Amino acid sequence: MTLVPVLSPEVAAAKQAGSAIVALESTIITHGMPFPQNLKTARRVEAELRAAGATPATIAVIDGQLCAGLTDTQLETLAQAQGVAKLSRADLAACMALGHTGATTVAATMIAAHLAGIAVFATGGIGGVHKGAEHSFDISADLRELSQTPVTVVAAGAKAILDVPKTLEVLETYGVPVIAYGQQSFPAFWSATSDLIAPLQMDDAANIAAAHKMRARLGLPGGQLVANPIPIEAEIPQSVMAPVIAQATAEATAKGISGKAVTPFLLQRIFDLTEGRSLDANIALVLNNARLAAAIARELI
Ligand code: PSU
Ligand code: MN
Repeated sequence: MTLVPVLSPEVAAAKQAGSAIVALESTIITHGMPFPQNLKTARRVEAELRAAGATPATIAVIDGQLCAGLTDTQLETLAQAQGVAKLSRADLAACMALGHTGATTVAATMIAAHLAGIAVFATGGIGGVHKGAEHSFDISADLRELSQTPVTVVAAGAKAILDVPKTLEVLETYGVPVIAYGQQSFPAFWSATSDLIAPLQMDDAANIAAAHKMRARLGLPGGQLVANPIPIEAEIPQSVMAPVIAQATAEATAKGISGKAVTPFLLQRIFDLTEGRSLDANIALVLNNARLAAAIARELI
């Protein structure tokens, strides 16, 4: 029989009541932001969801148990833990079978959310096709997951540490709907716009929810990517980010960073090089994504 994640009391109550629930990932906590901002942000995102009428379900593997919804103590422990495993689709079962603890990426969070019957998930940015992927073959498992697991993921687009045009091409190949929210431009994470037009545009949560339901009726297995632009007052212009990203990427190449370590390395270097400004933007966009995800989840009840 298929495993059901361990639900926190709050998530169990929401399921019982049939009210809106939004999944959250945990790699952003353990590998995406430094302590203590990671813990503070995780708590603020959860609070934002509750204020918007949805119950937060942060996903992680704790001592072998796949959890949907963490208690505040579990959140705090995870945020301070050293050397926590980063779990994508390939790593999830082994971590659980061996009784270990790990943080879930977008791909693994989608799998857990679906097992828990949660259809909407808010994060910062998804993984994608890395620059130089024609040599490294480094393409995040997040893209394939979006093509096979029926969860609507709200993110602020893809960040320019990735090859964004190639990321959009792969999403198209995999049949993943990419929906820009409220604008034509595909947002660029720290910046609200890019020079790429998103394949689809929708301006309200009800339409995004309707498209999610229609995919299910068609028997299409995958999810949707909702690209929600960072609030304009919190954005960092591309002109500021471009040289920072170029430097961080060059350092990663020079140091021979590869595999799972690439994304966390780049995020940390960009944080250092922008003296924390990238983190402030990251926090603002995650909160903004939580608000939209809550609205979509409420439409899906
Ligand atoms: N983008 C962010 N912050 C993050 C990540 C992506 O802005 O923390 C994390 C997510 O968990 C995403 C993962 O699923 O990095 C992608 O890693 P990789 O590129 O190794 O697939
Ligand atoms: Mn990778």
